[in-house]
Amino acid sequence: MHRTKTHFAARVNHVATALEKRGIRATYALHDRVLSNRSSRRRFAHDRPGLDHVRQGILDALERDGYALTTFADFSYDAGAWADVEAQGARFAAETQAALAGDRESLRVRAGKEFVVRLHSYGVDLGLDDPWFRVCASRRMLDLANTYLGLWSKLEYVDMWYSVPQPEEADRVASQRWHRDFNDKHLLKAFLYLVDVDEGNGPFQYVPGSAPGGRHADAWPWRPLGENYPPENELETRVPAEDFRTFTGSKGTLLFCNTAGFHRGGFATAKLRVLATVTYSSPASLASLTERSYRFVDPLDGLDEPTRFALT
Ligand SMILES: O=C(O)CCC(=O)C(=O)O
Repeated sequence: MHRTKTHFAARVNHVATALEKRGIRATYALHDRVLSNRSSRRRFAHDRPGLDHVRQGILDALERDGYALTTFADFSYDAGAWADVEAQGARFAAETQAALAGDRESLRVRAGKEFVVRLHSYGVDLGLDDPWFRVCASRRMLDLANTYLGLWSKLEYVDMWYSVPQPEEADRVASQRWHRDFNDKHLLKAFLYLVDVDEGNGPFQYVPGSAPGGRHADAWPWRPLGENYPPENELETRVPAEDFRTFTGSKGTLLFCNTAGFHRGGFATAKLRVLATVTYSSPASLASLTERSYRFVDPLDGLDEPTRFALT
């Protein structure tokens, strides 16, 4: 009896989940094609920002391969911004180290991803006094994201991560395994290394051409709530070895990447890794698949329209 009831409950749950998934997919498609993204594309097309040669080069690489590699110094010209972000990262690393050595209670970690400690996680109040957030909300970043995505984007997620070293023999889990991000088909992330990253502290890895529209887009293709994690080791049977990239790099390395394509990282074993990250996605994503990680708490007047749109 109990078994029958449990089996029935599981089936009901399965059907409900399937229906819910269908609803979410339909909402995403509607917002992508007709509702929010269409007006967002129109707004962008009416007011296209000009890009200098540095960002034009990044844009060309993103469009060709789905990633672009640079440094904060080359990207930003703003030494003050780097000093502020570097100091913020150093404070975060020191506080995390102290908490790891202590009672661990103040550590912001998510169930199943305990190997990443976050500076903010979700539900945090942020303003332009936060150095990394200020960089992410700048027109220098936003104009690049909007031009790559072809619409006025939303600044969906901003954080710093401290990857805790794992035993070398540990299995890769969660984002340490090859996956496509569920967030959106129209997605741009940036990763700024705040320590030197080599093979021992979980370099980010990517398959160029695997984002939607690319030459490897057909392998477990992106779709809303799709099969984002291929079975372990199977991606390697579909993609030639020379098509995988590993981004080791010194502190200050800045990587832009469309993570709707296949990527993994953060499998630190020999030493810790600290980086700053940001996600820009389309309004359709926030309407159906994701939630913003922060509340913007500064006054909105005084912000130009693309910035206000991105932060609200
Ligand atoms: O920590 C890493 O390098 C991987 C990050 C990742 O998978 C993601 O941002 O989706």
